[in-house]
Amino acid sequence: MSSSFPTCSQFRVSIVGSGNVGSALAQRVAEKNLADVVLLDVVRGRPQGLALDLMEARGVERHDRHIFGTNDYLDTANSDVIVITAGLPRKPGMSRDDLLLTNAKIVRDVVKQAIAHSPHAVIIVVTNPLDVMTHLAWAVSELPPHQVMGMAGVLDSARFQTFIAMELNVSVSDINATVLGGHGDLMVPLPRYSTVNGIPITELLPETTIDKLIERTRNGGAEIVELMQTGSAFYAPASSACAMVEAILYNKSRLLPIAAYLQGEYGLNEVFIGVPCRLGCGGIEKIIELNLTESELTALHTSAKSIRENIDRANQLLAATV
Ligand code: TXD
Repeated sequence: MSSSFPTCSQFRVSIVGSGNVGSALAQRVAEKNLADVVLLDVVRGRPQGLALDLMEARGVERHDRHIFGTNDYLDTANSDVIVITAGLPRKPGMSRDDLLLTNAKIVRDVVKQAIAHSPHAVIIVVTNPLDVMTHLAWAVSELPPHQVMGMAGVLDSARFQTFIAMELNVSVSDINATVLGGHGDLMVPLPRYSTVNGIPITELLPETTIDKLIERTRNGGAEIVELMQTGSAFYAPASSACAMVEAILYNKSRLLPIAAYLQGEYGLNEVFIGVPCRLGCGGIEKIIELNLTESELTALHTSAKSIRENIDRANQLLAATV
């Protein structure tokens, strides 16, 4: 892991979609002093207002990062990282897949415009349904696969990590949790690879309790949607995307679960799905192949099958609306 941090970097992160996740992410990136931020949205005035608000917080927060709000992709030119959060969030009772067509059209459109002005950027997709939107973004961008990725595994693992900490009543800092697979009901939490300071949770908790924590992790997004009624989670999603942005800009070579394009790894081909990756300045540097049991591998393949079906559905729906 690199420890040399540039002291006055000129990094630029553009966030397309200035809603809940986009604005929280802008705040994290700027206040952690990682990069200047361009916030873009289709709604006139919203990104400009948010940017001004964040600029006015700088004196109190003590940082000099520039946050700029815009409706024009020209202002995003030469971004190092582009984060796509544009699209609709879920409403109570909706699955992530219910957002398919609406968000597919938005993602296709915004990626085309963003990449035209920043052809060398790394793209992080946040919009749901995550794995399918990442695939569409990659296809539209025509970038090499290691430069396009989806954020979900960091969030799903953080949720699992939280529930383990709450159950064991230990510090969340001592816990590493691993969740692979698609960002949906078929995600694959891996208790064998989830540890408390190196001790697998399978040594510390009975199977029935672990099953309950897994179930809560799977429903982590829905639980918050049900509580909030309007909108979905955004603080932990923004933190998760921010960790990925930091790893890329500062070449940290972090090992994180990321929706990455598989080309034979885990016996899967041509699909974006959550797997452990080493993340550095060029994007995904390496996909790590864990030793999975037969049932874990089957769960990963089942998740991949559902993602593939939704990619086909999205492409059919998009073709029918052209
Ligand atoms: O783990 C994950 N990947 C996720 C994904 C965690 C949390 C949220 N997840 C998904 O991200 C969620 O289901 C949505 O699909 C996106 C964004 O969620 P957010 O909560 O930020 O939604 P908002 O607050 O509705 O913001 C969306 C913004 C809003 O300001 C719109 O005006 C804007 O997107 N939008 C656009 N901006 C630019 N261009 C276009 N075409 C556009 N369409 C909508």
